[in-house]
Amino acid sequence: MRDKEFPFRSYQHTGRSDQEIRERSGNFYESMKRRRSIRQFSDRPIPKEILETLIMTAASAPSGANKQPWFFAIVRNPDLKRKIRIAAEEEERAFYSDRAPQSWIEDLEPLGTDWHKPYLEIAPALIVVFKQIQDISGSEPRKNYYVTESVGIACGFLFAAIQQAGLVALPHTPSPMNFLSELLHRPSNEKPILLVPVGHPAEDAQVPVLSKKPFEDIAQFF
Ligand code: IYR
Repeated sequence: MRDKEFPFRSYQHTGRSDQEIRERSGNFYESMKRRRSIRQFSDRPIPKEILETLIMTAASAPSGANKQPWFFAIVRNPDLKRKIRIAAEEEERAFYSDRAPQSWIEDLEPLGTDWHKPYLEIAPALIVVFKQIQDISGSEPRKNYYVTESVGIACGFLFAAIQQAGLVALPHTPSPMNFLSELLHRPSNEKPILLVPVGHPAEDAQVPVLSKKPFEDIAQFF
């Protein structure tokens, strides 16, 4: 018998047929493959409760020992968005002008990116995802497990939720991004890993023509 201190309950089965599962997986793929990283945003606001639901979807992700080693800072305040833009552009300017090796700059050419990040002010919300290296909720700091994997999965859930909702986002990675810990007053057990502008695309938003690798190049049945 299980210890009553750590109870289990029955899992709620969906009972779906293969045909239903085929349709649902196909429909989800059709939706997800239309997702694009957007760099031109509209300033149309997103109601707060929608952002809350998106975050709760992200936070429903599995995590090592269910430690949920993440924190999401949702920045809507224009002054703070401006400060984040200024700090990010400072790092990005250094990245594009001298930090990045030539090969990296070449790899970015198809995306048409540069150091200008106006979307950090225009998008109605910036979600800053932090990973928590240590759990400081108890009396002693305690290690979290598989933190990068856990927070990576949560970010995947977040992007899927944004796509399903009909919104757009960008996984932006200014490097280094410790300025985010300072601006958002986050404790030292947390490190920022992703800066995600979320909102609606600008009317005239453009995306590069890119393709995904075919199944044969990315997977194999064994
Ligand atoms: N962080 C920079 C550079 C950049 C890096 C990669 I890898 C990308 O896929 C895209 C951009 C920027 O945001 O411009």
